[in-house]
Amino acid sequence: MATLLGARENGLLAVWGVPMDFTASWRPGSRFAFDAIRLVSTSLELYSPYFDRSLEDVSYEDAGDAELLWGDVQGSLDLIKEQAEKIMEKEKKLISVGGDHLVTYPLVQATKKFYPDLAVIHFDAHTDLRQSFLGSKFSHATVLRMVADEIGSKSVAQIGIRSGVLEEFKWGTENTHFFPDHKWDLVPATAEVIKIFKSRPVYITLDIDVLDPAYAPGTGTPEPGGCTSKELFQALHLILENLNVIGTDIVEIAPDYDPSERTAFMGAKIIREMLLGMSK
Ligand SMILES: [Mn+2]
Repeated sequence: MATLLGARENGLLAVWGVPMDFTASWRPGSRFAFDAIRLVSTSLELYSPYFDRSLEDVSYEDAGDAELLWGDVQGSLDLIKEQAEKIMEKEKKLISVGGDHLVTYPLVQATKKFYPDLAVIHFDAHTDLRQSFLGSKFSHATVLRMVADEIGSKSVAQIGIRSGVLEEFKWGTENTHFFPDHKWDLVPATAEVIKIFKSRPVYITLDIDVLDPAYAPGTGTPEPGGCTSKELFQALHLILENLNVIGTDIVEIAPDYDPSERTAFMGAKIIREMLLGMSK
């Protein structure tokens, strides 16, 4: 199996696969995301012109993939939390690669143990604020509601949102820092969120479908009308330059739906920029 480009045996940052896609409501396949990213990362430059630094100067490891109980959602969530805590106990900052979006819940729970005051910045096309979906509380469509219950809804900011049901839009507007895409472009929304979360430890959860499907067709539930890849990098750089990012996840990349591999390349480049921005 390929390893993420430039990874060392023991690093201060860990990139970790969480290949659980049991709750994908339309098309599964995000369990294959990190392997696709590892493969294409071998063609990515180590140097980032955005940071004027190279990954050669960053100490990071490929921590492999989470062990899961295949098909057992609750059991796997518990296992993910446990394993994430073990990695963070060694004072490593974690960049996790999903999996479907539900993996964010145990990852935020684990991160909260080390950063009780954490705030979450959520990039997504979808609100993910349902209280239950298809009869289940545990779903990639409910995950941000669960995160809001866990850390407080005012510790959650949502950017790029353009899909959900009326109740979710209403609940988001009233409870989280809610920046729907039809009112807020990605970069100005991000600038507002930076003002709100200044001085807080910040966790970024990035659903790749925040991008327009033109830029990231390899995903389970593509949603037309999204931002460009350039806007997403501008927003991420703004956060990495101005806030203390202590953890992140990238979810919902399903490489099999994208023979061009551009979605996996997107994931690899985001991880490179995260590694550089989180290792300042
Ligand atoms: Mn989504």
